[in-house]
Amino acid sequence: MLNRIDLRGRVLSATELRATLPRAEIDVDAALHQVRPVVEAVRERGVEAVLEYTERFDRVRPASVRVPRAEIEAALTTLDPAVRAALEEAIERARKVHADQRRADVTTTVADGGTVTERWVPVERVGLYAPGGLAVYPSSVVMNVVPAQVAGVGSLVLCSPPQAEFGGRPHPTILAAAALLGVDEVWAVGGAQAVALMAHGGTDTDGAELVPVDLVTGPGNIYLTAAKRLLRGLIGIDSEAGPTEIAILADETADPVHVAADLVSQAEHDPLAASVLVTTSEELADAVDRELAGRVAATKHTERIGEALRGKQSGTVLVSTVDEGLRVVDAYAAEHLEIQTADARAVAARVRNAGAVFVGPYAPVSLGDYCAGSNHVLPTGGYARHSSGLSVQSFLRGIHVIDYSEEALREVAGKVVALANAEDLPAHGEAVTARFPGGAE
Ligand code: HSO
Ligand code: ZN
Repeated sequence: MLNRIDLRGRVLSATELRATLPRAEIDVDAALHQVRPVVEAVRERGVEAVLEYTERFDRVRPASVRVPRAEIEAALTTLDPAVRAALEEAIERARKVHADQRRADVTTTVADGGTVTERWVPVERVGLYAPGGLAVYPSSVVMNVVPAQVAGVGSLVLCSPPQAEFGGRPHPTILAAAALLGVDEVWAVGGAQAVALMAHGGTDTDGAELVPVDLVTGPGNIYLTAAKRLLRGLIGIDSEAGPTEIAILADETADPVHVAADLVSQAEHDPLAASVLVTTSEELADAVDRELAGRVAATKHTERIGEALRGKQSGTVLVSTVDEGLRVVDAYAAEHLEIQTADARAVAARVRNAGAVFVGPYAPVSLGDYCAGSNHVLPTGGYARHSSGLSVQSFLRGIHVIDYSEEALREVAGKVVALANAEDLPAHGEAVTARFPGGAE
């Protein structure tokens, strides 16, 4: 079922590997020209334009866009108790992990009387996006809200597309997740319109104000990503999220049932999702293929899973050794990487490029999607080579605070002047010497 690439006996550089490995081509630039008029219209006409696009794209026209607080709370009354308990567990675990990641301010004494402090300050107002296309993701509400709250963000707005079957409100499980997290500002708006409204602000039909945000985070489709790219600068954004990816590095000790089940699990997101197996064992690759055939036929979303697995972005890569496998997965830089080899912990410790690493037979990606405590908003498309997933850090800015005494400045004055002169910026040096009319030495 999976395309096969045999790299055994071939020595490829990291760049050649990158070109050889299966990967979807997502052309965000191509979506820009479709999204630009939407963003412009929302900037100029606010909620009126939002409602026009909502009617066109979501096929519903809500009377108002802001969801009344009482309706957010009311979503808890219809929430399945088992789902509530699971969401509460997911929230608790995520809070525990993220709370430990909050960095403390650091003061360095550079010289006697001279200090530099890095002070971490939360972004003031943040917009979070929870998609509602092929699937609704209350878990993504948790993954966006928890780090923002742990960072100390004071003001949060959540946007999620209106659903025609729920009277133009976001899906009730999204609202319930917001209620459990204590988020009381929710707007029923999706896609590019949502990013534009959060960036520019607007007034609802009943007079409610959406105050512009400083930062927008959260996954979405290519139009949402294009809107983020367009509005970047006016607002901050998290790293662009493309279709989800799972890579599994496995040897002959891996269980083909686990491997196949995990490849299928992430293919379930999207026909463009990528499932990549990198293995030293041809027998395992064959067994996984056989297992996939049965699983794909038997599961609910057969069609899009089949499309994802057969797509050119998915495949099996055969390698001679686990070391070669590591080179391959590092070149691929997967959003999610599972290590299913003998001594998985030691192999996992050597991974350089991945959004998140799942170690051994009992850490499937689905665990991380919901209840591991880790974050599931992770870099896709090879961005793991340079970016991290969403974390508390995403919602903080480090401000350097420079505090020098007269003596500490005097001590380094000559060096500042020398560098200023070397750059032909003598006024920079004069700003220092002006403080020492009798000479700094
Ligand atoms: N695997 C997705 C997150 C998710 N899975 C949400 C299920 N729900 C991207 O990391
Ligand atoms: Zn998932």
